Amino acid sequence: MAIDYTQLIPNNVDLASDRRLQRALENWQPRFLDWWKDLGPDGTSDFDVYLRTAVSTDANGWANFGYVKMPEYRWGIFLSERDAERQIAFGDNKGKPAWQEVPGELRSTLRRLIVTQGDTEPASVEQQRLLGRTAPSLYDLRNLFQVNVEEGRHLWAMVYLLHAYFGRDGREEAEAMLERHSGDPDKPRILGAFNEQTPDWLSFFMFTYFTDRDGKYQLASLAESGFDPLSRSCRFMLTEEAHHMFVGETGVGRIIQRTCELMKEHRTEDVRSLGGIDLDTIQKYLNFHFSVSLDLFGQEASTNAANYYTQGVKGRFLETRVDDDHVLTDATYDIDTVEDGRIVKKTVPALQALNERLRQDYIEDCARGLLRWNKAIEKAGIGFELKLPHRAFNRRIGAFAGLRVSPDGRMLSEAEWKANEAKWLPTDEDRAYVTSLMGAAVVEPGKYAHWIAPPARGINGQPMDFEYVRFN
Ligand code: BYC
Repeated sequence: MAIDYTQLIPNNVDLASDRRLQRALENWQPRFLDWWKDLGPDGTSDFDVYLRTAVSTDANGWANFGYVKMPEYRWGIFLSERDAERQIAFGDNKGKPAWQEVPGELRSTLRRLIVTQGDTEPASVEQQRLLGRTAPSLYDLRNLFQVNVEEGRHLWAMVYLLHAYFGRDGREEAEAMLERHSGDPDKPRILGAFNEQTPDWLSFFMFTYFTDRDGKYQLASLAESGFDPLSRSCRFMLTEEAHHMFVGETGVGRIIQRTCELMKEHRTEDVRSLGGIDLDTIQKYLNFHFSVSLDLFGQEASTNAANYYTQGVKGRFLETRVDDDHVLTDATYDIDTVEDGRIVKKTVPALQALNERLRQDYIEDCARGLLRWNKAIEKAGIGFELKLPHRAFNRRIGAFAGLRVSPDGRMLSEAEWKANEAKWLPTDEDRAYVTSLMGAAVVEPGKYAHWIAPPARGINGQPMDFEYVRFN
């Protein structure tokens, strides 16, 4: 179905045919806008921003670009095309038609997953709300805002499911999405990483590289769900998500490029004296964001994950392409765990290890970006290699929570950890230095802050000096 933009809430779910649902969502809409004004990008209501807006859920040509004031962005409800033949691909219900309604016995499980997913979306907007003040260019400012409006749309995607399929409980959960806030001591966001601050642009690029990539893997697993409306929502969200990771990968890459240029030009490793971000600091930020994002996959051995799978609620990454029985009752999987103070491999039932398996898929994906970053460093003739830390490093959730483990995976005493922590994780001084680089936003078209290289090309083929944001 085409997206209907004549409606107050653009949608491709024929919302107009269900007046109650439409009214309920139209009631939620002003509350969302109030939240956006209070906790969305700070002081930006009048800006005209060159944004892409979804116009179709087709694979070809799904979006158009144009200037939009962000509070007027057409947040809407867009589900991928329905496949009337779709069957559940895994678990006890494998081979049965995908559910168009929520099965009664799975109601609370599905609601919980949808709420957890939905909660992350406004959380990230809140975390990023002040970044516009220090944007390194108009190009970056526009990308930040693009990410923000699309996270807002992802919230709409989950709120639609809650309203349409979970009755009163769902409506209450939708309200609560706007009441919890990132970092709020009384009403924090659900998952840990979404209560951390995103105070500077290095953090923002690391977040979009590592944490948005968790989003990719979680959404892909939910896109396999037997609950078809959830599957179709997540499929379309994944289309939008790709840009967010692009922002992260190219953002970190451009910082690295600039650092390498400074090192080469001035034949020094002391990049800080030249106003750049040294590679050691980049590695520390990477260590932090990677480890915090690993926590988002949950416990290594999880009966919850086993149940989600067996029930057909949440699958594996690219489930239908995996060559096995998709039931997994007899399968095993090797996970890292801790026994007698040592990190050891342990074979466990595959069903229990699904969080860990997804985490492994994620780690392999993360490593691909590092290869590209390292290639740039190597090409510059600099002897430095960025590395992903060991999965047990700096964890707060799961088997390694609270243990002291070095980035190369050695178990440490508290004293060893304390002696080295400042080498592995950003210190207050590192953060203060990075913050000190974040001067007033660079708003002249085609100009970039000193610590970051320009992008290889403009958005949607625009020239390098394009005015991506007009301040009015
Ligand atoms: N923080 O069996 P387990 C995105 C709790 S990002 C706090 O592993 P479960 C985005 C857990 O609640 C993607 N608590 O748990 C990115 C449970 O508590 P109870 C977001 C945690 O729930 C950037 C206990 O530990 N989407 O889209 O099966 C920008 C047992 O653990 C955490 C999703 O996450 C944690 N990290 O698995 C914008 C998908 N981990 O019940 C957006 C939906 C575990 O014992 N969520 N616990 O009290 C899920 O699939 C699951 O909830 C999780 C955790 C995989 C996160």
